[in-house]
Formats: sequence, structure tokens, C-alpha cells
Amino acid sequence: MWMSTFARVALPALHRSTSAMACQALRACCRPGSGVVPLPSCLTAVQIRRQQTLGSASVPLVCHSVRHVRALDEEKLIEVEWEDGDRSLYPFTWLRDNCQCPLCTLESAQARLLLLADLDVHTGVEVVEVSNDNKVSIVWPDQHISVYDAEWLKKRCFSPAARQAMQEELFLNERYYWDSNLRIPTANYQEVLHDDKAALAWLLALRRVGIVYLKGAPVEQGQVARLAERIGYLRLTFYGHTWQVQDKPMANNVAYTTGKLSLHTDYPALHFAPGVQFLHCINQAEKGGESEVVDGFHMAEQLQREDPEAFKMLTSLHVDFTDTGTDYCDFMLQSKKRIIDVDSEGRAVRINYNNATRDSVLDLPLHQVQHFYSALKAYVNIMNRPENVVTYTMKPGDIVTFDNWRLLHGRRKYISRPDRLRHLEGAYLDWDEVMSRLRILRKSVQEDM
Ligand code: OGA
Ligand code: NM2
Ligand code: ZN
Ligand code: ZN
Repeated sequence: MWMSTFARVALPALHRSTSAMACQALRACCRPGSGVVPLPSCLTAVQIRRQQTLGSASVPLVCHSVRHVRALDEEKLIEVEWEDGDRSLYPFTWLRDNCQCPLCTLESAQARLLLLADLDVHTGVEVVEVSNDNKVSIVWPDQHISVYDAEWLKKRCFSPAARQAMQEELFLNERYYWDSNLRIPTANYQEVLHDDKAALAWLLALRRVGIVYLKGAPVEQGQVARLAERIGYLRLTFYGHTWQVQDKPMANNVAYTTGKLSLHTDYPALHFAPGVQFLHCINQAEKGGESEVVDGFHMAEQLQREDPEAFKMLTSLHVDFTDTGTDYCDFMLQSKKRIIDVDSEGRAVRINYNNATRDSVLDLPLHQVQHFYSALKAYVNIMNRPENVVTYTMKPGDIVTFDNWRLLHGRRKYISRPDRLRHLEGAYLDWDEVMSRLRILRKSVQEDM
């Protein structure tokens, strides 16, 4: 079956690296319902955004032996020379701060006991040596003894390459940028629920590509909550634990009508918008109701290239969002967000845009208003280009899972079947919980190999 192939191709790379693994996961990319397609055709015209280099991101399971250690007293550094000739430097203070002994660390919580008040940030070292079992031991001036495992030290090396590798292993920030040629990675709902390898492949692709389609869910409410429980817990909002996207009288949100939803991220009216969204199709419309998605990070990069001034505006100006009504309980939200949030290096990390909840209150000096509109229009024009938009039609039993900080999604207007409303059930999660499950699954799948 194509679904199990998704898991099978995703995982043999585990022992090599997490990023290689994500690449493998993508080999199963396919358009919903069209079966597995090999990688090259799966992400045509897609760029890989290397926030970290691919090579350094790999964390091979190679044993690292210490050849020699010495203290550089002037610089207050310990130098470790590895068997392969590589050298790593560790500050005395950092080593003392991270002593792993039971006095300094609560092992059951893997948490630091040593107080900063009791840390001499100018400490010297009395003795440093390599033990027979490949550990580095240090005797401190107060005769406290610390022992460090070689692998533990290697992973914490302060070289730029090692730091980058560690950060990639922890956060998987490397992304595939895509356009209309994307074949959405697809997996089987039941497999993701019951098989750790399938769940891992799902979450890796969700992180890397930003969208994964799941097929084969029961056609009844409750499935997005089950999927959230597979990860940890869902994110409660004013729209409820889960919410029903249906045409409703006196709709408290434009999503609860039969109208078109232009490309948007959900819930910019919250300062901390939900990171991940699940939508489960229970009934599809008779006509219309097709889904559209774009890669908001890729679109931001295009905007920066084509219209740097507009990019500067959208990454610096704060826009007001508002949402008032009653659902789970009554609410009256106000937020201020930049349309494109960037990191310290100026790369997009979060998109905040829903035209329906963008407030009429616009807290900008008069002379910036027209420039702001032109900038927003430039971004929206780019995302509406046919070469950037992926369109698909959900069928009952399909669940789409996507990165709500990255993708913009929309739906075409629709007409429901007589006596059968179009019905999607949705739920939100946050990236912290999703990444937590991803790390646990990666560890357990790795240990099983
Ligand atoms: C929403 C939404 C998509 C759809 O409810 O926010 O984007 O297909 N719905 O109805
Ligand atoms: N719903 C689908 O920003 C938004 O209002 C997104 C949220 C109603 C839970 C829609
Ligand atoms: Zn200690
Ligand atoms: Zn939405």
C-alpha cells in the first residue's frame, strides 16, 4: 500500500541524520489520492532553505573517543582532542555550571540543582584528565569532582558547525519551499495513529514541507481530537476545543458561511496564534469548497526579491487584528502583529494575516497608510499567482494537517448538498507540543533500529 510506503521510505535514513530522514519522508510526496511518487517529481521547482547546512545537520551515530585533554589556564578553556584529530574547546565556567554529579543535577528531572549564586564564574581548574572509560574528569579548586561523557561533550562543542548541527537536531528549522508543483505528502490516518514510524514520518514532513494529508479517517466527529491526543493535547481557543466549519445562521466568523475564504492564516487576533491546524472533512459541498494553500515563507522570499520596500513594511509595521463574539464563551480580542515575522537574520518565521479579522483601527501615521496598503497588496498578489497555489478537494475521511505559522490557506465559495451541510471539523495545536512528540518518536524509532 502507498501509505505504508510513506513510513517505509521515511525511516531507513534515521541512523544517518534527521535532515536526511526528512528528505526520505518526502519521497512519498503525492497529490492526495494519487499514490506514491518518487521525490524528484514530488517537489519540482522547490527550493530548500538552508538555515543550517545539510552536512552539518547530520548527527551520525559514530563513537567519539578522547585522545587528549588539557587546560588552557590563561583562556580558562579545556581543550579536548578527539581520536580523529578534531579539537573542541569548553569554558571552565560552563563545565562547572553543567557538572552532572548528583549534587549538581537532579537526575530524575534532568535539571540543574547548582545555583548560580554558588557558581564561581571565574573558576580555575586544578586537574583535568581522561579516564579509561573515555570520560573527561575535572577536579575543581574546592575539590569538587565533575565527570563528563565524551559523546555528551562532543554534542555540546562550541564550534559554529557543531552548534548549527545541534540546533538543527533540536528544532528542525530547515524547510523545503514549494509552489504549485508540490505534491502534498500523504499518509494513512490509522497508520499514523498506531505506528510510530508512520507518525514520525508525518511530523517530519509537517515540519519540513508544512503540510501533510492524511487519508482513511472515520467519517465522524472526534478524529482531530484523537490525532491531537496522539501528539499530546490540543489548543483550546474561543472557538472551542475543536470547531465545526459549517454554514451557520448569525455566523460569528466568516469561515462559518458559504463564502470564499481568501488565503489566510488562522487567528492572527491572538498574539500567540496556533502553530498547527488540523481540518477533517466530514461532508464536502455539492459544488465549490475546494481548498487552496500557499507557502507563506516562500512568498515572503519572493516579495523581498521583487519589492524590498514592501517586504520592509510588512516585516516592521504592526497591524491591528480584532475578533469579537461568543462561542466557547464570549470574547473581545485585539492584537497587534507584523504581517511577516522575521528572525534575527531577516528570514520569515511566522505569517499573520487574515483579511477578515484585520481591524479597521489602523495604528499608523497618516503618511504610511497608502504605502502599507500597497505593500500588503503586493504580497497578496504574489500569493494569488497560479504558479504559487496548490489546489485540492477534500473528501469525507480526509484530514489536512498544516503549519499555521507558515501556510496561508483558503477555500472557494460553495453550495452544500440539499439537507447535507458541508462540514469540516478543525482543531489547533502548538508547535512546542508537536516538536516534543517528534523528538520522542525520533528517539524511540532510532532505538528500535
Ligand atoms: C477556516 C478555514 C477552510 C475550509 O475555517 O478557517 O480556513 O475549507 N476553512 O472551509
Ligand atoms: N475558526 C475557523 O482567524 C480566524 O478567525 C480563523 C477560526 C473560526 C476557528 C477562523
Ligand atoms: Zn557536581
Ligand atoms: Zn482558516
